[in-house]
Formats: sequence, C-alpha cells, structure tokens
Amino acid sequence: MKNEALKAKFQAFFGHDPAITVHAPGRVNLIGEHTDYNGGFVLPVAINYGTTIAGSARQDSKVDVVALDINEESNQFDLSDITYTHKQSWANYVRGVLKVVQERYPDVRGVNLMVTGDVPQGAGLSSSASFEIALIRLLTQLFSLPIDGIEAAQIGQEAENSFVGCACGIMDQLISAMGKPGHAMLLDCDQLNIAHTPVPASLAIMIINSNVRRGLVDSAYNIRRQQCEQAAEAMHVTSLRQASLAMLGDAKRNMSDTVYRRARHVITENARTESMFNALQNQNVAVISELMAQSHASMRDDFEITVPEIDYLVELVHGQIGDSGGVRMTGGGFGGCVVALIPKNRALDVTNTVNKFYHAQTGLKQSVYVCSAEGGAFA
Ligand code: GAF
Repeated sequence: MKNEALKAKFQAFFGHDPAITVHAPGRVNLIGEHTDYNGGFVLPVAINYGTTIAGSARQDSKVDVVALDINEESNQFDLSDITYTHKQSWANYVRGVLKVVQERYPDVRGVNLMVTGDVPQGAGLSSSASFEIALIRLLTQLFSLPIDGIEAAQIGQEAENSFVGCACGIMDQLISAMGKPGHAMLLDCDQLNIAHTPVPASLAIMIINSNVRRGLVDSAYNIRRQQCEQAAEAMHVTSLRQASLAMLGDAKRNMSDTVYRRARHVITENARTESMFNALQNQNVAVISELMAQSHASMRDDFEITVPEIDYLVELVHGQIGDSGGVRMTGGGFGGCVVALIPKNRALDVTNTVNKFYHAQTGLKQSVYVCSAEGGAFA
C-alpha cells in the first residue's frame, strides 16, 4: 500500500493525520543458518518487502493499533498493564516491543498505530522482525529516543525471547535495522560487528517460496538450539563459536550422534559464511555456488531442517544454473523459502523451469520473487 493511501486510512480511523510513517524491510539470508544463537556468522540481505507503520503519539498511556492486512483488526492495551493476548497473536509483537522499550525508556507514552506489510507470512522472510523494527523506529522518532540500529535489534530480539516466546537469535532484527542498499551484511553475532559487501551486479537475488506449511516450527527450532547448547557443554565452551572440528572430534564420545551432527553443521557453516563474504567481494561465482551447495547439504543431512519439497527446489534450480550461481534453503527451516543467486539473464529460464516442474512434482504452488537488496530502517 502506498504511503498516501495508508495516511488516508489512518485519518479515517483515528480522525487525525499520522505524525510519521516508517518502514522496515524483511530479509533473506544468503548463508549462515542457525549460527546466530551460537555466537556465529550470518550473511543476510534486507529485501524490498517489508512492514510500514503510520503512527502518532497520544497524551495518555493507551496503545490503539490496527492491522490493515489482518481484516483491519484492532487491539488496545495500556502501557501500565501489558499482558500476552492469546486472541490476537499478531498484537503480541506490539505489546512485547512496547514492554521492552518502556522498561528501557519509561517516558514513552501511548500511541495510535496502523500497520501494513507485504512480506509473505510464515515463509521465513522475517515478517515479524520487520514489524518489530518498524515499530521501534517509529517510537524512536516519535519520542526522540537515543536508540541505534544495534539497540533496536536487541529490543526486538528481547521482545521475541521474553514476551512472544520464540528463542530466536538476533540476525533478523539486525539486518532489518542495518541493511545497506545493494549489499549483503556479514554479522558477527558474538561481537555484533557488521561488514557490508556488494551483491555482484551480475547476479539476481531470487527467492522461491515452497509454500510448504511450516508446522511445529518453534518447537523444532528450540530443540535445535538445545542440542547446540549440549554440544557446547560437552566441549566445555560457552558457545559453538569457540568450537573447532578438532575439538568436536575429541568430544565425540561425550555426545549423541545427533548432537554431534548439529554441532558439525554450525562449525562448518560459520567457516562457509566467512568464505562467502570473501567470495562475494571477489565476485567468485564458482565459489559462491559451491558454498551454497555445501550449506544446503549440511542443513539437510546434519541439521535436518529441510523438507523434501525444498530439497527438490534446490536440485531443480541447481540443475539449471550449475556453478554459474548458487542455491540453498534460507531461514529457520521446515518449509519456507529457497534463495538463489543467479545470473540476471537466467532469471526467466529458472522461473519458467520452477513453474513447469514444482507443482507437478509436489502438488504445491510456488511463488517466485526477484528481489533487490535494500537499506535497513536505522541505516
Ligand atoms: C530464524 C531466527 F529468527 C533467526 O534468529 C535465525 O536463527 C534463523 O531462524 C536461522 O538461521 O529466522
């Protein structure tokens, strides 16, 4: 929805113009999966799909929020008593963010908010992180809070961890806040250091949504997280970031085969992510291709977070592009999307191939997006 239309809707609902309108992008991760909560490396891109919020400050401590894309549902609460709502799960992102912001900045007041977005929901492209970061950006501007992109990401993550109930890492919030147009962002999730590198101009960023319904995602995610912690404990390190394959080999007898393979994924994925940053910098497409293929195999065989439909999509695209580009599953897993970096002049062929074979093989209808790398809300 265009900003003008959003402002008109806001005025019709609240009876006054919004003071500001803000936007925060969703993301696609090029490589570095399930490494963020292990203090490791990730390499995401902010995309041209995101969440837009129009808002104004109130004189009292009430929050009144309308979700245009969820049947224009509205939710109200008071800052003095922020509780979890089971009836409108989307509203917990607003409640959680305001709870954390208020704990850090007690002077924050009530707000009127209207939200709209175009990140495909439940596809692993961070619609929720973009919602949180847009809201934090809005509060930052409205109340002149000294929040920067790193703190915004920490607030979003804390809202998810302690209020919404998802034990996610910090990648999604940080790229939504700090992405740079045309660039991918290497994030060291231990030190929170950031380095950007251009996505080679010859490559298109293609996202293919498998439209596999993602069931039991949170519980499977949390189990992976626990298994990583068990592996770290068996190696006497505080996080898998400090572990090496040699240490893992030495500690193998102190852990189950499953835990061993989970740790092997994380340790090798960290190395691949750093190598991918260099490969992007050097525009070395053959290396990009190989690293993305290895990453996918590791998620499939060691971390066990892919599903047959996603594996099929990866094989299909890989068969088309060979080593002229890369393809792998992206995001938390158990469905969701595949990301491919493909020569721009092959985008149409690949789309046609996917359209021709995916539905016939799986009975599902895919969606294909060719994306651009955008700037973050705090960049
Ligand atoms: C989800 C989480 F929210 C991220 O923090 C990250 O762990 C990702 O899954 C897997 O890499 O998007």
